[in-house]
Parts: sequence; structure tokens; C-alpha cells
Amino acid sequence: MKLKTYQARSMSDALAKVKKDLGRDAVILHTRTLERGGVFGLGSRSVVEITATADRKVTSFRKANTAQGHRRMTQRDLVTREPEPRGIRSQDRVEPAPPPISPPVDPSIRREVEEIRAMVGDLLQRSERSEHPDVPADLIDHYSHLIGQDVAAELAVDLLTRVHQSLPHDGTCSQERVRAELCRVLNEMLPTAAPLELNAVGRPTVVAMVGPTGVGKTTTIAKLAANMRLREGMKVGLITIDSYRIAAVEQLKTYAQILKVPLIPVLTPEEMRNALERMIDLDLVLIDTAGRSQNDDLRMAELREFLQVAEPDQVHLVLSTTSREATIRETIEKFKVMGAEHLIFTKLDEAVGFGVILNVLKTVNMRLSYLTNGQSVPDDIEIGSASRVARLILEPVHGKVVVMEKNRP
Ligand SMILES: Nc1nc2c(ncn2[C@@H]2O[C@H](COP(=O)(O)OP(=O)(O)OP(=O)(O)O)[C@@H](O)[C@H]2O)c(=O)[nH]1
Ligand SMILES: [Mg+2]
Repeated sequence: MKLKTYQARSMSDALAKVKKDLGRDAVILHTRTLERGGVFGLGSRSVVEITATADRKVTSFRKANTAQGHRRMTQRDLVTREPEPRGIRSQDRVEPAPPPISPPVDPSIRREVEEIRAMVGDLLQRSERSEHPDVPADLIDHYSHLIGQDVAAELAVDLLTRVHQSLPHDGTCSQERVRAELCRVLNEMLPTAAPLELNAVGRPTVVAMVGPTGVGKTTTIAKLAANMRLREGMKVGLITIDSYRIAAVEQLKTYAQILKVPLIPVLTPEEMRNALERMIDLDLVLIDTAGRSQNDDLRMAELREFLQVAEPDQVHLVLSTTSREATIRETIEKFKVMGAEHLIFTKLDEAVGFGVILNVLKTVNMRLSYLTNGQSVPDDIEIGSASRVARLILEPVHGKVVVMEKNRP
């Protein structure tokens, strides 16, 4: 029988987790309240733990019993049987259910049941420890949180081990201190790019955006162009090699017109050379490219030819945070030939976990340059700072949070 445990601050929250994960037919086998968290014994808090299963044998047994007229054990019953955990909020309370009608239980049977309960609880605790044997016991809650954010298990263990080592062991550590330390160590783990620097006078800085279809390359270019032009006062130009698709050119043309910046669509590498010559007096040239499936070798080779002529100062690989990690890794591998050293993660506002940013940056030799968190031009872009990613992982908040920071030192 496959057992799962769920922990939460209140019984209702724990029940919600069970229902979400295992469905309505989950059978609750055991509940208990335990002290958790705190650092080296200090500042702990009550946590409610539920052990449940969705094992079909058990659920069908329960259904059969219910069908035969037995009173069904509800989650509500369990709430009323267990002592209310410390710190429970009034809205979490559940009205007591009427007492079950059952024959008196023999005291020896009751004792045996209690013993079995204790044994199962003990076993569960041991198996929980053995699932992450390398995590310091006081940081297991943080481990669960990181895993919930899709941080790779070995990275989570590494991170928490470093945090554990750097904290004092004299029992003076508050939760805030632990969180601050987590943030600091995460910061150290995330390689980020320096803000965009302009070339010395004489030639514009050329930045190209590459990546799979639909990840947000054109929108990101529009956001960057707007910020650099309107907030930084740079002379910006746009070149697009996505010239076969009328809609794609129109999309960028609209932004170019609003921003009053030149846009040159190019169809061949030769036209790219000419376009760059015409933009020689500008500060910054942003090159938009057509989305390429990393599996389309021909189109990838074509894109490479354009970039070889353009000789961009920076190539940014644009990736959507909503993509699967395996797909992201495959994309990075295939786009390596484009010479990308910078990564942009888009669609933060649609992501369910942010651990993928850490997992990827920790294992590829590239730096995070920008993050985008919405469709709105020019606001939904920010510099890819390590502290921002650390905050996203540790305290995820969706929606528009940060406006563009100043991009030049
Ligand atoms: N939610 C969200 N949507 C975004 C973000 N960035 C871009 N989009 C949307 O994603 C869609 C595709 O954006 P584009 O900029 O056209 O993507 P692209 O990579 O240029 O696409 P192709 O040129 O077709 O490869 C559009 O609907 C954008 O508004 C973002 O940060 N968050
Ligand atoms: Mg595009």
C-alpha cells in the first residue's frame, strides 16, 4: 500500500493538500500534530501531519463498507478527533460531527490499536528521514519548499548544507536569519550578466535574440528597445530577419513606429551587412530572429549564417519559464552553435515553479540577463538579478512585481 504524508499549518490546509493530490476518494489513515521548524530547537511551530493513501484496494474497501450501510469515516471526523493544533485560525475550524454510533471497544484492542498507530508513525518518520538523509533535520521544511519549486534535489541538499554550515549552532537563529542565509547562498549560486554596456564610440552595440518559436523574442526586443530608448535615452535601431512572415514584420514595425526607431527587415546575410552599415551611428542595434525549432537543422544553419555576418556583441537565448526542463536543456544544447552566452527567461507570470532557472543556470556555462513577467511593453521586463530569482524561489509571488531597474551603471 502506498502511503503519503502531508504537512500543513492547519488541519484544513493539510486536508486540502490531501484532496488536491490524491482526490476525493483518499483514505486518511493517521493524523498527528508535531513541532517543526525552528533552528536548532528554537522557534519551532506546530504542524499538522496527515497520512493518507489513494490505494485502490483501500478506497474500494471503504466504498464497499459505505455501500453496506456502514458509517463512512469522513475527513470531518478526523478533524474532530484530533486535538486542534496550536495557532489554528478560527476559519479553519470545522464544526464537530455527531459522535459515531459504534459498540464499545475492548480496552485491550484499543491499546493494541494505539501501539500499532505509534509504530506506523515511527516508521513514517524514519522513511521521511531516509528520503532526504543529507538534509539537516531542522531544514527539512525548506527542503520540501525547494523541491515544490522544482529545484533539483541535489541542488536543494547542497544549498541547505551550505546554509546549515554557515549558521551559528548556539540556538540563537531565528527563521528570518535562516531565510536571509538561504537567500544569500542562492544569490551566490546564480550566475548573472553585467548590465548591458555600450561599445566605445564608433560602432553600435549589437544584440541578437534567438530561441524557439513563441517564447517571446519579439516582445522582449520591444520591451528592451523601449526601455533603452525612453528611459536610457539611447539611439536604438531594430533589424529583423523574420522577414518572410508578414505578421512578424508588422508586429515589430508597430513597436518601431511607436518608439520612433528605425526598423530594417532583411532577407539575406548580405542585406544584414547593409542594414548594419546603415545603423552605424546608433548606440544599440537589436536583432530579432524567427523562432527556430531546435530540430530544424536547415533553418538553424540559415540563422547561423545571418549571425556570422552580424557578429553580434551579445547573443541572448530566450527561453520560456513555462517549458519543461528537459526541453529547455535540449534547446540550450542545440542553440550553442549560435554563440549565446546570455539567457533570458520569459513568462515568469505563467510559471508554476522557478527552480528551473537555478537548475539550468547552475549547469550551463551561461549568464542570466533578463527576466520578463508579462505581455505589457515596456514594463514587464527586469534585469535578471540573482536576488530576484532567489526571492522568486523562496517567496514566489506571481504577477507584476518589479519594474525595469536602471540598466546602465
Ligand atoms: N504571459 C507572458 N506572455 C508573454 C511574455 N513575453 C511574451 N509573451 C507573449 O508570448 C506570445 C509570443 O510572443 P512573441 O514575442 O511573438 O514570441 P516570439 O518568440 O517572437 O515568437 P516567434 O517569432 O513566432 O518565434 C505573445 O502573445 C506575447 O505577448 C511574458 O513575459 N509573459
Ligand atoms: Mg517573433
